[in-house]
Amino acid sequence: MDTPIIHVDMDAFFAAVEMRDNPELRGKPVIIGGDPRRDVRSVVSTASYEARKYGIHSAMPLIQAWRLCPQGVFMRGNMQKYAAVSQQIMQVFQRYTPLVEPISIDEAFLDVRGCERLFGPPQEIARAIRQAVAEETGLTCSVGVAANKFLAKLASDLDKPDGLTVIPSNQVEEILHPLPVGKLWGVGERTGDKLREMGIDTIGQLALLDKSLLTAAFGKLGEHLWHLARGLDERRVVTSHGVKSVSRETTFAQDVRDEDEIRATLLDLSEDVARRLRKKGLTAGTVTVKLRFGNFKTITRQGSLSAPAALTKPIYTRAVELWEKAATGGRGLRLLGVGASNLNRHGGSQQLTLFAEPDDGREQIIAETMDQLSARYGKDVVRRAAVLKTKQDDDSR
Ligand code: TTP
Ligand code: MG
Repeated sequence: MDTPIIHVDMDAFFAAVEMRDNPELRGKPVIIGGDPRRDVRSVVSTASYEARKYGIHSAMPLIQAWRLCPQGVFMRGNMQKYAAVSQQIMQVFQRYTPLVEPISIDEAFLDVRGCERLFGPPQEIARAIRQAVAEETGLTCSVGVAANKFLAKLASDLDKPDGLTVIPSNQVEEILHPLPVGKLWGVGERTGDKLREMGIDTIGQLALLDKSLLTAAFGKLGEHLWHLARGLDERRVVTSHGVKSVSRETTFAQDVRDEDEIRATLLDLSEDVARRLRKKGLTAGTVTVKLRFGNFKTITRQGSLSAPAALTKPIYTRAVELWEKAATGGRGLRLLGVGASNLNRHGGSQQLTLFAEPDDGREQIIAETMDQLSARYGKDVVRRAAVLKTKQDDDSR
């Protein structure tokens, strides 16, 4: 295997933690998301495998889940607890390789290249990780082992829950081709429908198409699909080691004076920065705003946060204060940027500060849900303020 990648994903994560801590819940349909009698607008965060038999799944309106399974145990959930377990599992992964990329609260990619001498072949490392997670957290996970991220993630899903699947390089097509196109990373409902209209149901059928045909039909995504259908994926495992700041900026087509538009843009940028911090498992202690005027004069203003954060609200609030204090006095802005620095891994003593403010539990749940959705469907699918602009990435090392 050229670059052995392991993907780990906890099983029914929030529900499993509750069932671990309350043995009475074991074997029952447990639905995390709220009390359907009170939280009428809420959606299901997750459901135990017992509840999934009733057709209940993440993001389903709670009311609907209640109708499907009125005898289910409905719970609000406890983000602090899940975040603590999340750290525990990420720390387990770190013992096997420094190349760990957390991609959500219960999932990570591990690049285990070069770890064989210490821990044995990749499937042996995967087995050891499953055992360590079980022993240290009392929870099960599903693990995939393959030559790249796409295949490893696909593999971890093939034998869920509590499974371990290896896709050896010489069996990629055999395993991949019979699967439905929806299993391809980047194929959501719309693309899936379009492919099926074209008579393409399986990945194998897709693999028979010319690259040019796919690009004509789907643009850049088409080329990406052509690669995936062959089991090719060049993405590297990206860790957050050594990242000193995370920032985003937007250049306006025309100078902007409207304060509401500036606030909306700051919110949008703060949201991106916060998401990137969470993705890297980092918190920021300092916020910077960058302002460039019509005449290209550029200023930056920096301020610290009362507690290290990885959520939109504190970053946005500080960014607005910094912009207001800079008193741009109605001068048109050409560019606006938000940055976060003074970064720390959100582990150890930092952990609880993520939830320091009373309403942050909710904010955290919103953040996690948005992270999940954007990881699945692309980052522009969920936006608090739908201001879509071209942004420049700038992760300074
Ligand atoms: P997932 O790994 O997608 O789901 P899961 O761990 O509950 O179940 P599976 O065995 O299929 O992996 O998400 C991890 C947690 O993230 C999940 O337990 C709850 C939370 N979550 C939400 O809050 N909203 C969502 O829409 C999704 C997908 C997950
Ligand atoms: Mg999971």
